[in-house]
Amino acid sequence: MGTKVVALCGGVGGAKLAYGLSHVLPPEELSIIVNTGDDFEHFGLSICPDIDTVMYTLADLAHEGQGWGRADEQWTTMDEIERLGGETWFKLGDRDIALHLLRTQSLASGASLTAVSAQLAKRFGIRHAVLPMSNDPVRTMVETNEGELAFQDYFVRRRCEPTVCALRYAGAEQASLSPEVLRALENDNLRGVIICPSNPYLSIAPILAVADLRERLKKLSAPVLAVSPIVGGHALKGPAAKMMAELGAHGGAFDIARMYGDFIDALFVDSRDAVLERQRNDADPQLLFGDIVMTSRDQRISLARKCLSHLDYLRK
Ligand code: FO1
Repeated sequence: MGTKVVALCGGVGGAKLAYGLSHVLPPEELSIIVNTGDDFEHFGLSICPDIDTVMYTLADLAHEGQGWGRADEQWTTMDEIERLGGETWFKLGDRDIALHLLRTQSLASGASLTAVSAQLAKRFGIRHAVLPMSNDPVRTMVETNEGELAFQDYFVRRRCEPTVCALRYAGAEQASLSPEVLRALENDNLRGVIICPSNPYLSIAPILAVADLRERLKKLSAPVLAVSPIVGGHALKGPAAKMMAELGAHGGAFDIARMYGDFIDALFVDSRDAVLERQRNDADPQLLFGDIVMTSRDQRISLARKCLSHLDYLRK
């Protein structure tokens, strides 16, 4: 029995739906493909923010309000780094550092990012496949009015202050989809693909940029369902909203649908956004409605169930 549902996901929002799916589907029926465009090296450690957010979320260890890192964290190492005059703009908790140390050690021994992530996920008690989109490096680079910045430099160190001119995903063309990702997508009894509600431009676009993934999704006979990351029609919130506006994308549901383009069969939007149906034109994907807000674990699970029933409806 091969993998039946493939989920593409990045940080926070997507990780919550991945949590819901992991509570509805057995491990052999779900593969979660995660963005690695946010990855970077810091203090010589290999840091994979979206993989870590997905693992912490699936293992129920995530810091809810913060959107990254762990709930049960101490900061003695960061405090000492500060006392000794080291860089403190990127906060690494003591337990989080243990994960980065083990990942860096395994990668240095020649293990692939997929193998290292599988080993770490297992140690966190996660039974579902958490798959980096590629074993090759892909880095989201932000071209700004102050020159090009690496993603974390722009997003965390500079707190999104510079004006964004463009994003690019360095290495994406040369990168290959991992064998595990290819196997999940080429599965002949694929139930469907779910684009989870992470930031489309920051978390999903880097995944879609790898090799020929877009074409593969387009050619799939199985349905592809994208879950809108916004509710109530307003654009993405916070620093991502500023970045989107500067990129000329205002993050409305149809902007997102059009950015995904013609490989999605439907966009799952919140029932409160029923007005979108009137704004839809023939080129836009079909809209499917439901409550897509996930504030509780039960809502994550019920959204996962709704996504699966929408996939089954689309496959008919
Ligand atoms: N985001 C921040 O805004 N400030 C931080 O100090 C920070 C530390 C951090 C440490 C580990 C990690 O895995 C993620 C971390 N993030 C932090 C989030 C990171 O910038 C993410 O890439 C973005 O939130 C987008 O997904």
